[in-house]
Amino acid sequence: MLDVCSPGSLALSLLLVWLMLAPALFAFNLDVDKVTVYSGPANSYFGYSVDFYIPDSKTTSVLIGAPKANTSQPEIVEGGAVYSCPFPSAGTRGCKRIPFDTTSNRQARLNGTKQMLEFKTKQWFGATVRSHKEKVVACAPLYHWRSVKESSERDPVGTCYVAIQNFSSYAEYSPCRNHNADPEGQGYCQAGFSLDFYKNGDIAVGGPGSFYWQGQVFSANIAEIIKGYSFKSIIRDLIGEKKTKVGDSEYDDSFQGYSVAVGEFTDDSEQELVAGVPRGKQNFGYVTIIDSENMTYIYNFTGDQMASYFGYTVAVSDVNSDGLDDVLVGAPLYMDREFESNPKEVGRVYLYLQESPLIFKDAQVLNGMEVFGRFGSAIGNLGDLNQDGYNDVAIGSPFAGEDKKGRVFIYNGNRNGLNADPSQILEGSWASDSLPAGFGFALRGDSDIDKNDYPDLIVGAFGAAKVAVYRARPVVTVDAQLLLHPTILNPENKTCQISVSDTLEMLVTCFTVRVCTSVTGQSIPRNIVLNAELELDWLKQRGAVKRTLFLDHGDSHLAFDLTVGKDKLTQCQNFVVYLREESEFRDKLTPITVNLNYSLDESVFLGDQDLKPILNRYKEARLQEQAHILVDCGDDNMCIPDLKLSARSDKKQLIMGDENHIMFIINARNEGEGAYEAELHVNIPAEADYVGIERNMEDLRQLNCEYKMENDSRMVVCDLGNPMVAGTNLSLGLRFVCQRLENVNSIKFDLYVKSSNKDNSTSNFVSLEILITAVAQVEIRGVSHPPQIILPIPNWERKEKPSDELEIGPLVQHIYENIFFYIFWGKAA
Ligand SMILES: *[C@@H]1O[C@H](CO)[C@@H](O)[C@H](O)[C@H]1NC(C)=O
Ligand SMILES: *[C@@H]1O[C@H](CO)[C@@H](O)[C@H](O)[C@H]1NC(C)=O
Ligand SMILES: *[C@@H]1O[C@H](CO)[C@@H](O)[C@H](O)[C@H]1NC(C)=O
Ligand SMILES: *[C@@H]1O[C@H](CO)[C@@H](O)[C@H](O)[C@H]1NC(C)=O
Ligand SMILES: *[C@@H]1O[C@H](CO)[C@@H](O)[C@H](O)[C@H]1NC(C)=O
Ligand SMILES: *[C@@H]1O[C@H](CO)[C@@H](O)[C@H](O)[C@H]1NC(C)=O
Ligand SMILES: *[C@@H]1O[C@H](CO)[C@@H](O)[C@H](O)[C@H]1NC(C)=O
Ligand SMILES: *[C@@H]1O[C@H](CO)[C@@H](O)[C@H](O)[C@H]1NC(C)=O
Ligand SMILES: *[C@@H]1O[C@H](CO)[C@@H](O)[C@H](O)[C@H]1NC(C)=O
Ligand SMILES: *[C@@H]1O[C@H](CO)[C@@H](O)[C@H](O)[C@H]1NC(C)=O
Ligand SMILES: [Ca+2]
Ligand SMILES: [Ca+2]
Ligand SMILES: [Ca+2]
Ligand SMILES: [Ca+2]
Repeated sequence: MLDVCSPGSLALSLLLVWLMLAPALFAFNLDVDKVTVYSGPANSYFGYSVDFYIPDSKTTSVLIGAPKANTSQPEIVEGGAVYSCPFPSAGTRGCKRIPFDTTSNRQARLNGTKQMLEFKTKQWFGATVRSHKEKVVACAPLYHWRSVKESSERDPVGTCYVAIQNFSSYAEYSPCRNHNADPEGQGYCQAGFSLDFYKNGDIAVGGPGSFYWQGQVFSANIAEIIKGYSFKSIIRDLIGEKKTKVGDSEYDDSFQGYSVAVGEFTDDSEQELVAGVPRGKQNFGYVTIIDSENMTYIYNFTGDQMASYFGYTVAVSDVNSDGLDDVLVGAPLYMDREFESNPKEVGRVYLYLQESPLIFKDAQVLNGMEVFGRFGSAIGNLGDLNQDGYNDVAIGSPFAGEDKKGRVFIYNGNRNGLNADPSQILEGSWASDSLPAGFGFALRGDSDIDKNDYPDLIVGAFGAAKVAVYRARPVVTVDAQLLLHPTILNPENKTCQISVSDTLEMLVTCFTVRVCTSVTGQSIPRNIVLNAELELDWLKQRGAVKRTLFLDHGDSHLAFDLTVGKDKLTQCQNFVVYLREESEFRDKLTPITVNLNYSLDESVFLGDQDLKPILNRYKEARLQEQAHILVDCGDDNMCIPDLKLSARSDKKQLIMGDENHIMFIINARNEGEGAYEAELHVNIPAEADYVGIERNMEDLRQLNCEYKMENDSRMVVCDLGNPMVAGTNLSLGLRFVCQRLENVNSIKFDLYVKSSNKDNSTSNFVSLEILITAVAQVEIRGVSHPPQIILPIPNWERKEKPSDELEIGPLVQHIYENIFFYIFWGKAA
């Protein structure tokens, strides 16, 4: 069970996932530049277990288990060791083996001959290590013992050693070393496979092999272990020890105690024991909460996927800061079945928030992102890493990342649980040929090793025999305000003087931008320098805003520094923004936007020892405020126009072949509030050409109209005013000439008024359809005889009552040489 599960071959999908992960990662808030790294003997699995050792204000060190290390114990090979490494580190030599046990195997005289009673070779001492104030416990779960009963089997009962008082006193605790041997008893217990401390200093120990691997958990008091301890008494009854009992054979092969943790789930003062049972419940796995007083099971969390190893790890922390402990469960072999045909083994962590005693919310799940990454192999309670009031969590994925170097994902807590996305991903930096580096297989947080008031994190990489200590950077929370005054600008209010040339000054409209900042944060430097940038109307750069704004120095952009003292009063700076004269800004409706963004000037923190502070990633370092230009649109300063359009043509139909002139009389009104950049748009059909506006009729306005072509559509655009004030009622005439009328039965002009207002920006649409209906067109050619008559006809006397044709005048005879006509029948006619 202690085997290092070797991950399968890495599929191509892993590479893709890695690429997807790469962008937009924020290193919040563990420092990755000044990492303390301890190295241990090669192949000793140095870093398989880790913990802090901070018994008092003077001592800070890191405890590191190396379960395959060779020791000086006589005749014992790879007995395993626990090292104490001073922090700050004094080089790799600084790590010292803690002398929990310096002895060889004990022997006893049986049947007259000396026989070995215990077998410490390859016992995996240091597979677990835990400290609580000055108490330290480390275990050897593969410690074997030969029962003093008649049979001579070697049973892996496991054993633990405790140390107290600054390692001045040691004692052994082996809860399964008794007469209840063999697989059916506690012989295969492997006590110490998992380990944790109660807050009162008692220990919880897991022994997943007892009773045909039903597994078992124990609780014991360290003072009792020390008190009655004698090197000679191999089997002892420990006062106050509690343990779970054997169950029916249906519970065989469950591995209860594969992981253990403690927490408060019954709203009293006695913490409960939490035990992972990763192969219980038909291999779905479960985690059980156990009453520490009488070792009865009081609550179960059950896994939702067979063989996912739900309960491989458990951790307890109050992540949503409601005062109630919450439970985290790792299932590192969980398969993501989102794509049913191709399930991916990514691993999963479940978070159960405690709502009230023994009532939990449905799990929040965090899935691993890399196939065979074993996400959830370790869960580290970090304490409040960023000092925002919520505890944070580290999750190890020891075979993830490039070359399976391993990764650790940091998740920040919030009032509803954990953030769905990690705030930081730590990358293992050691590759190993023989076995994976396993960076992230062991994690321990929630202790402040450098005394900067932020808890730090230890990450073990046993395959590379390395341990890294990551320290948390102080978090600077900037409270910034951007204040504009006034927020509604009257273009008539020209009170600011600017010089347009050496001699010429001019008055323009202006407003003030006030930037105020204050900072807060634990253990942050006295003075913080922020690099800030102000940007006016940033849309302008994309051509969306038609106006010119500028700051004192003549640009619409300004970079400046803000020096902010910690815990001092809010500090402010003022800037004046000028608007060019009104004729230069057509756009009065788009609000003027002022953007401020800032970042921490890290160049001022040059100290070697201290960590650079970091900006709070959850506080947006970008602010935006808006000012409006007074538009006289009622109290709300919001203009909602009501644009109306009507139009008629002077001709209802056109005659083919002619050069047909046509005029439209168009009436445009605004019956609502001011319309900005109001324009009349007339789409022109292919058969028509724009001639111009009608200038000769008194009641028609002579507006500014332009012919335009956009995307193959031809149009006339007339400026109706900016603004087209409320109550405007104007008419205009537009002239067109229509040719090329063959093969059409009608032509259509589309008209509408549009404005740049946000609401009700366009008028009704008007379509003017001009028919080319059935018209007979006759072409006549001929001569008349006489060819010409001069009138008045000389000597012609007009009779009162002409009696024959001649009396009207001389005969004019028309001779039609050729007559033809055609009638064009329009299709619709
Ligand atoms: C421990 O010592 C034995 C025998 O000297 C050797 O074979 C083995 O490789 C050593 N193990 C480690 C982890 O150094
Ligand atoms: C001791 O010796 C007796 C007889 O010689 C034998 O039956 C018994 O199994 C032995 N016990 C052990 C523990 O070797
Ligand atoms: C603990 O022991 C170490 C080495 O034996 C010693 O340097 C240190 O001062 C001791 N600490 C206390 C608090 O006694
Ligand atoms: C175990 O102890 C708890 C109180 O700690 C009690 O409520 C419960 O009934 C006990 N269960 C058994 C089986 O004795
Ligand atoms: C938890 O599950 C175990 C194993 O199936 C069972 O014995 C126990 O009664 C369950 N406890 C609760 C509170 O459901
Ligand atoms: C005119 O503009 C100045 C400068 O921005 C401002 O202080 C003042 O309040 C404005 N006056 C009015 C009446 O808006
Ligand atoms: C402000 O934001 C811009 C655009 O995102 C960025 O390029 C610039 O570096 C930022 N400035 C500061 C001082 O953070
Ligand atoms: C928007 O315009 C339509 C038609 O022009 C008009 O009927 C309506 O009242 C207008 N809406 C508002 C909110 O003024
Ligand atoms: C012209 O084409 C562009 C891009 O296809 C489109 O965004 C725009 O609205 C079109 N303009 C008109 C008047 O159809
Ligand atoms: C618009 O003005 C014309 C005269 O200029 C008038 O005949 C017409 O009634 C007015 N329309 C409206 C809706 O007021
Ligand atoms: Ca309790
Ligand atoms: Ca909670
Ligand atoms: Ca936090
Ligand atoms: Ca710290």
